[in-house]
Amino acid sequence: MIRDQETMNTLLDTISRFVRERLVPNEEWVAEHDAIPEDIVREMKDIGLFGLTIPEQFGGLGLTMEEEVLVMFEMGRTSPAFRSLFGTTVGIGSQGILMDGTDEQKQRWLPSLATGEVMASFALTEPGAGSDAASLRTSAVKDGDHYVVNGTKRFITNAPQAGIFTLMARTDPDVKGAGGISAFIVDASTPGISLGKPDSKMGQKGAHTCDVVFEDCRVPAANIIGGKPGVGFKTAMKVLDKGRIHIAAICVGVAERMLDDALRYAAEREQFGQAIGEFQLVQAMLADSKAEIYASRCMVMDAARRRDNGENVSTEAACCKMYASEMCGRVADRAVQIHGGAGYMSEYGIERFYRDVRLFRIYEGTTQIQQIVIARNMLRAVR
Ligand code: COS
Repeated sequence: MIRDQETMNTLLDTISRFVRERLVPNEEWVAEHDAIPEDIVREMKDIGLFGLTIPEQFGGLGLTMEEEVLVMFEMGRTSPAFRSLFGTTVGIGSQGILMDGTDEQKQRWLPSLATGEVMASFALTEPGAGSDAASLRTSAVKDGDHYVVNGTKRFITNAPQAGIFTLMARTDPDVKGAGGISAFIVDASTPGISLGKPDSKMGQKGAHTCDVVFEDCRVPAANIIGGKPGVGFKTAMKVLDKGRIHIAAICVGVAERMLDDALRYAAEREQFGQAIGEFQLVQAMLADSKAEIYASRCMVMDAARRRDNGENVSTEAACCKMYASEMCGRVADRAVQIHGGAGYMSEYGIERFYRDVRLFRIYEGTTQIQQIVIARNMLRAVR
């Protein structure tokens, strides 16, 4: 749902210009230094990128899902590390509070997230609990009006910058699966929290992940999201449903960028006396990429509109995440192929995208987990 087309067009123009003029020229610098320049972070805050999804009453832009994916199509047209910096704050780190938090929790946390003053991370994955998220072992034991948290969270995006964590921990040790899990809002400065060394990753340099270790960390019981223990897994799954549409939209944007680069190269590069784009085998790669991007874009728009209409889009979100991330991988591969030897060389930039987009098929649920979600939902419906 687009609330006001004119306002939306202005926002999209602003973001498109920001991406073109500020982010694209800094892509190599970010990859080389594994950091995002401070002035760019400030500009991101000024534009309102950290508050895209936070309701206006809390100081954000309150974008609908359809508006959010349109913004992500634009944001995708540059290195994914830029999106990653605000992605957890507008997405998986904050949405649990927004979806299931009490009014008091929203009042307390959302305004500082909306401005980017505080960044949020999502702490679900553990060394022994990745795809099988419900098997997580981080424990939260009630002690008076606090819970004492112990455990390790792994690959936590933006953990080094985070001011708060949306933490999933087991509050009921007798319930082994999803039912024993609660979601907490944890202030990152709470004693007992320490960070592991920065992860050395295949790509997305400039986006930071690391372990977050909780040792006898006392978290107020009042920080359980919604005040209700035992429903944190459901909160996490709802958050991921939305997150998966967001990631799929980014996949569309990045794929469009890679296709643009490949198309330009195919039009300029000459072999056998003509531009390589004149050869039908190259045209096939360009055409397949275009069609698959278009299909993904349509899927993402449809899922976003359905969500805005109040439908349960768990299946559609998983379809989008699976199809768009796999599509993005194929487009990256073809873009490298069209560049030939140049595609393998870092100065052309396309090999960086090839590595960057590999993550899309893994995080916020692997392709195989999306397949399970889609199939299970269908089977449940016929039973
Ligand atoms: N929305 C609301 N509730 C949901 C839900 C959703 N999308 N998906 C599951 N639930 C509920 C179920 O209804 C069930 O509740 P009841 O017991 O009351 O019926 C509960 O959550 C447990 O669900 P389920 O039995 O399906 O859990 P499983 O452990 O079998 O598996 C999967 C769930 C595999 C889908 C889940 O673990 C998953 O998504 N894993 C991937 C995790 C992930 O994406 N990690 C990325 C880390 S963040 S970058």
